[in-house]
Amino acid sequence: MKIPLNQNQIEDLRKFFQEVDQDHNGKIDKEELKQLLETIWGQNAEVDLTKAVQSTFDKCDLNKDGFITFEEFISLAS
Ligand SMILES: [Ca+2]
Ligand SMILES: [Ca+2]
Repeated sequence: MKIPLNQNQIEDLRKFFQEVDQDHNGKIDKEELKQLLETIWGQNAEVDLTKAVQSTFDKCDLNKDGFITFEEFISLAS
């Protein structure tokens, strides 16, 4: 069962999404996600970023077009 997000939560997610979406084309590509994970984890040799990016896309990229849109992002978070 999904719990609907309230307006504040959606706004917070939108801000976060816009920070990750560095070229502001409304979707997150693998390179942008990789940079986000690098920011979170730093240069941690024990983390395979490419694999982490791939598994995140497997989960989030619902229509498999190679981009995570805000809608896909929201449906993951909710
Ligand atoms: Ca982008
Ligand atoms: Ca997609």
